[in-house]
Amino acid sequence: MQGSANLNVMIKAARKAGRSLVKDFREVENLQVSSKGPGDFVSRADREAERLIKEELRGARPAYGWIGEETGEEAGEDPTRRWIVDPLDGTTNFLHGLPHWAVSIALEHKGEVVAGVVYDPAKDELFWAEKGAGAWMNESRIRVSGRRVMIESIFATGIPFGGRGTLPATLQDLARLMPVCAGVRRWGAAALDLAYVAAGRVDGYWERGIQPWDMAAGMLLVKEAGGFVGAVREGREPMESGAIIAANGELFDPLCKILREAA
Ligand code: LIP
Repeated sequence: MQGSANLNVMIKAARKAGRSLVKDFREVENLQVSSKGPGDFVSRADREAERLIKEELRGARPAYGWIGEETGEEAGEDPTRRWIVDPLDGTTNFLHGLPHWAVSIALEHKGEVVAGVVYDPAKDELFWAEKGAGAWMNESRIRVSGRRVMIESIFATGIPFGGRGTLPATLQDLARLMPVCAGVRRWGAAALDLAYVAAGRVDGYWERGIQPWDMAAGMLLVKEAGGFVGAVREGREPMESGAIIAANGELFDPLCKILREAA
């Protein structure tokens, strides 16, 4: 499957940042035993990855706008298009030497995400989607799972860092969902959780209190893989509310029902 010119630029940027992060990740694994820990080193690795992505994307499409986790928002000459970038999603995993983190790049056009790339360099899994062209992992087409029954299904989520504000609501979600499903997974990288819904590895995902750059690319992956995406609060947009639900078509409504009752 051949992607558009924009998609190729995004993939090139994601792979370039991925190579730089993999090099730094090897160093982080060694730093676990030091008393100071790898905190500053990881912040530098994160910023460097964003710099590489920005250089690549803005070099190829100088008129597009930009929003990145590390460098914030910049308007472009073309007000209809912008890049939405998380150079390192799953920073806490990276910091602890856990090989589960990703580069996430989305392209938005007139307020809608039209292309998305989520790259997991540690596993060399590149998930990508373009509006109307389906969702893919490396060379293979991916689809959401076909499970229909909650008790047979597993769901991914994120639990707020350091007891942040959304913790009580998340604990309520877990209390309602865990008795009626086959299990909940917490892997620590929202972009990959969404990619895994798209690939049918988990049947659904929800999280409260995340940022547009954590979810933009992954949302398109799920939709293009045949799944559904919505906000925890009905009628709102996930990227604007920061609370997202994604699942296959059969489980989306039952999952929403459980989570919205707790909201
Ligand atoms: C992280 C997410 C994770 C979530 C964290 C954080 P970061 O993104 O991917 O799932 O639970 O709160 O937002 O900060 O590593 O880019």
